[in-house]
Amino acid sequence: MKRAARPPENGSRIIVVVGAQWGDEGKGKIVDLLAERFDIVVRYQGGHNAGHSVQIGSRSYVLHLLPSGIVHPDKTCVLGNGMVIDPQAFFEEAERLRAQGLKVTPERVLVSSRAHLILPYHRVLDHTSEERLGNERVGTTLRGIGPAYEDKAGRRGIRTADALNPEVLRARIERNLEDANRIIVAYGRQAMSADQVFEETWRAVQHLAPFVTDTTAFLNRAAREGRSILLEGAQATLLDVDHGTYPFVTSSSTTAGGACIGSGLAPHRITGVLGIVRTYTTRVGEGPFPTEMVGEEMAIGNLIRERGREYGASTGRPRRCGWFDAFATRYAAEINGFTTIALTKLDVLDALDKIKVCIGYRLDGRELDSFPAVAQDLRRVEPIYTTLPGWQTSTLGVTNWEELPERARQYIAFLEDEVGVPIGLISTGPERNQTIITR
Ligand code: 2SA
Ligand code: MG
Repeated sequence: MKRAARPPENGSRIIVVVGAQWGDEGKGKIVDLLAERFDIVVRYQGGHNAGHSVQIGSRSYVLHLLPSGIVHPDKTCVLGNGMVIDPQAFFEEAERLRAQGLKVTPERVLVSSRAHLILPYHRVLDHTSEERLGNERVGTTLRGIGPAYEDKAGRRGIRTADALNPEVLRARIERNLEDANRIIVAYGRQAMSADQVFEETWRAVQHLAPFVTDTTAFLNRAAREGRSILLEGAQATLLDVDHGTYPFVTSSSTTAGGACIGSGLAPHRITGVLGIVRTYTTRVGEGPFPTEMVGEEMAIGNLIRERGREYGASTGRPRRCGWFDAFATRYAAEINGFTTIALTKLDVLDALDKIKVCIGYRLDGRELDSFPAVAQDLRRVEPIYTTLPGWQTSTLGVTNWEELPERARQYIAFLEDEVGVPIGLISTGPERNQTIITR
């Protein structure tokens, strides 16, 4: 233990990448771009509710469970302890990526022995829970994420390492199903059979088993040896179970602090936090969204949805679209401690003649000085907008700051000023090379 207590003996680079808004800020592309410069890419929370798209030439990869580093053959990918893993979804994603020519092997993909499993009854409970909420439903991805995290916090979850022992797995399933079935039956569904759930899970776990290992020990050894690590957030800041727009959130710690919890790397090891910010905002699922384009602005929202291809990468749901919210992004910058921002999807705004930016919130006639804790308040806030002129020329694929239209540069400078964090990278299209590095 003496060694572990020592401060880091080298300058190992460990960066966290987090979405600043409600997700789909374009993390997939940015993480892919950065992955080249890192040895290890780690997912630290969430499960196959995530949908990260990576486009390389004519090839497009959609990742749900695996970190974006998987498209680089020489990177090690880690599914950290903070994740919830559906073993069947893992198997299917691995097969799909293999068919696309990627190497998904235990040599380079490591699944934490402390990560929790999503079982078939979690999916059913996700449905019943949404049903019960009715109009107040969260609009989850129905992947069983919330119920799996409930079991984790309730100390009855099944971790990947437990599932490798068939007696333990069966006993836990039998015990947990007793409770789950009470709810399932109350919602008019047929009780699930423990035998069937066990058989199904045990079969899927066989595919997962070769990948399961102590990733906490692996990552800490890697950090001590000076290897560089990229911690890839999923969902985003405003969906964090503590800091997000509760209860319209996901059930994990999506923010930079969650990267330590979900990987087992200590806070002092983190050397930077990159915020991914999009030039506009989207939200998929229910919940308050102050800058949403509704009423007269619906047409602009539709235009952005089509230009930006704003449909859920996991569920195909159309995403709600809205203006950039500097007030919420400032909050995200604070919670995560962004050291730099990557600004994505600039080209999507090329078509607009006027662009609004929310710089503050007013509630009951008073300007707020902090982000509201209560969802009902957030529903009622009135955004304070500044309107900037659009540039109305194509920025698609621009790779150089000087080549951007003057008004696009003004828009970016305005966002940087409002959020108060330097913008180090601007994305002007889905492909790797459609990028401006500003510093
Ligand atoms: P859940 O399923 O319990 O995590 O849902 C809770 C809330 O979190 C939202 N959520 C997401 N928001 C944006 N993107 C996500 N990933 C997919 C994507 C979503 C999709 O990349 O588009 O395909 O629909 C994601 N995952 C969860 C969710 O909408 C709920 O508001
Ligand atoms: Mg996504």
